[in-house]
Amino acid sequence: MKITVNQTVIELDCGDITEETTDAVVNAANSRLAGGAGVDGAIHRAGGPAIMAECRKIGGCPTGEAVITTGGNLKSRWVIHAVGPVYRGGGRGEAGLLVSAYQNSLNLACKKGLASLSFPAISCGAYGYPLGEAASLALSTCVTFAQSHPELRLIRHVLFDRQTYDVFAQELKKIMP
Ligand code: AR6
Repeated sequence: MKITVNQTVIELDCGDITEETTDAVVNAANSRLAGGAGVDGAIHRAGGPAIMAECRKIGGCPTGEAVITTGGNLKSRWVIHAVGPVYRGGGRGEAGLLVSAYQNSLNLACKKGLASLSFPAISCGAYGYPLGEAASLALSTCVTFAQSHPELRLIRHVLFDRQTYDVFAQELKKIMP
């Protein structure tokens, strides 16, 4: 499913983010940039040790922020490591932190002059963020960003399983401009 906002295509797809060919893939990292399971493990496995070598040099990334490294052996040239919040009931600023993680990733992509990037469902696995709310925040943040950043041509949301894809599709229909 896809929509066009101003000059940017926002697209949903079901699949493995390590197979993306966009300029950058976003990693759902932890604040130590230490690697882990889920999409983080998959990106480091597929991209090889060059990514971790740069993560070690950077040292860490606060929750809600993002940093950029090489894409190593991935088809994408860059990995943007975004740190989403651990969901602890919703009363600890989780929504704002999740929005920031998306915004900072998008800003970093534009600062680097990239035209396309692919997001996973940040915080929706190990970090336990409720899917519907996370999808709504992710998509509305991208739609708002696209309205003022026509240079970013393609934003993909690559959802690993059908259920996640369906929830994102449902939320995208709701906020369609
Ligand atoms: N491609 C796309 N999406 C994927 C892939 C993949 N290859 N693998 C998993 N997902 P998670 P989080 C989906 O747990 O919740 C790590 O250990 C997954 O189904 O990867 O932000 C880090 O080191 C889910 O929908 O990230 C952190 O410590 C989504 O990606 C912590 O987990 C996010 O799930 C971050 O937790």
